Amino acid sequence: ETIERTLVLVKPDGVRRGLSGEILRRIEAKGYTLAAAHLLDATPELLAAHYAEHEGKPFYQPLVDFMLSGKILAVVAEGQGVVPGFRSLAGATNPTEAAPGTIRGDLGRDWGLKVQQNLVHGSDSDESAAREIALWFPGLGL
Ligand code: YYY
Ligand code: MG
Repeated sequence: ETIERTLVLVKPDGVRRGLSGEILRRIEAKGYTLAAAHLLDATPELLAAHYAEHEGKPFYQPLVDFMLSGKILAVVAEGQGVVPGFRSLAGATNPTEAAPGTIRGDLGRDWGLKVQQNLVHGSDSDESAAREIALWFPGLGL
C-alpha cells in the first residue's frame, strides 16, 4: 500500500515565536509520524516554485517576502489521511476565522495587513504533497 505523506512548513512567524515544538507536538499527538525535517532559509527560486499557483495574485510578493524573512522548519509527515488531516489541524487560512482547537485558531491572530502570517503551510492534495516534498527535500527519494 502507498504511504500517505504531506509537506508541513512552520513558517518564519512560527519559528520566530518559538512554536515549532508545539506544532510538531500536535502532529505527533494526532498520531502522524515525522518522516523528515530540516530547518532552512528558503530562496526566491524555491518559493517561486512552491507558490507557483499564486503568482500574479496581490498577496504573492508580500507572501514571498515574508517567507524569506526567517528560518522555516520543513517537515514531511505521514499517516493515513494526513493530507486533509493536517489541513484540519491547521485550520482556516485566516487565523481570525480559524476555529479554536486548530493551530491557526489557537496560536494565530490577525496582524493587520499581514494575513500571510498564519504559522503553517500544509499541502492541499496528494499531488501537491508529492510536488512540494520533492521541492523542499530534493534527493530524499520520498
Ligand atoms: O493553503 P493555505 O495556506 O490555507 O492558503 P492558500 O490559499 O494556498 O494561500 C497560501 C498563503 O498565502 C496563505 O497561507 C497565506 C497567504 N494568503 C494571503 O496572504 N492573503 C490571501 N488573501 C490568501 C492567502
Ligand atoms: Mg495552499
